[in-house]
Amino acid sequence: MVDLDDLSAAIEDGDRDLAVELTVAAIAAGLGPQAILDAMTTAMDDVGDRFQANLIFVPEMLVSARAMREAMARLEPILVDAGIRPEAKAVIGTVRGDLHDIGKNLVAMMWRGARIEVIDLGVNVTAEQFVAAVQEHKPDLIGLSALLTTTMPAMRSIVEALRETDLGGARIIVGGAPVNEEFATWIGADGFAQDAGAAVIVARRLLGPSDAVASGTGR
Ligand code: B1M
Repeated sequence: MVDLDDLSAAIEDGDRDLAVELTVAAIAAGLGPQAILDAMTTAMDDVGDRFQANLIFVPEMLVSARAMREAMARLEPILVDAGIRPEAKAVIGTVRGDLHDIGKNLVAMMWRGARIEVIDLGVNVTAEQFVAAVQEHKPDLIGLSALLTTTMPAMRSIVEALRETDLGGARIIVGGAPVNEEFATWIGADGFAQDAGAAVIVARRLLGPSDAVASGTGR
């Protein structure tokens, strides 16, 4: 009998092979895809919490996210057959002029772990590219990352361009080392997250019923 707590633990430990093995075994044993998915999401929630609490760091988070991704690849066809869809869709990118993507990639991984489908536009993304992606993909969330003080103005002008577009209710979350809550509010973002763990909390808050500006410092 497969114990789904072992699957959660394998993902938390970043043990790719074991996570895949347990996922395959759980599917073969006829466990429900939703229950298997819940075990994976719970693991990534825990990883996010421990990252925010500085109990683990970027490398540990990366190996957990990789284990989740590989296990998820085995589960995905079953989820599709069962009609289980991601809970939301996000478009994310690092703003124009900025080539830093490690933090943005971590946020994307954590969002995927939280059942958010992520369309990653990469780095050096212009306002026009963000707007086009919003029109094409109709996301629930738009994530902007900036690592340079010199690219913070680009973040501001991208938010302005997005605000001139029909966002269809999509909420804008910003983050990155030089960005803070005050700046996020000033440029008209809906939310600010200090790190990848907080990005999940803020995303969930913004996807909920409240209209309040959301922020997460994780501290
Ligand atoms: Co650059 N770089 N870099 N760099 N680089 C910094 C950012 C810098 C602080 C280094 C320094 O001087 N001490 C400095 C910026 C100074 C400033 O503006 N205040 C700097 C500089 C100046 C530059 C260049 C201009 C250097 C040069 O060429 N003269 C140049 C710029 C290139 C460009 O972008 N146009 C440059 C280039 C590079 C590399 C290409 C060599 C490389 C990037 C590789 C890559 O990303 N693929 C690089 C790196 C690696 C760094 C440091 C060392 C590490 C950044 C990083 O990945 N951190 C960085 C110094 C440092 O931080 N110690 C530095 C780890 C990552 C997990 O954290 O990205 O902060 P972070 O992401 C966090 C949070 O910020 C948050 O969650 C993440 C996970 O917790 N977060 C979000 C990020 N995005 C978010 C989005 C959200 C929510 C949360 O919602 C959507």
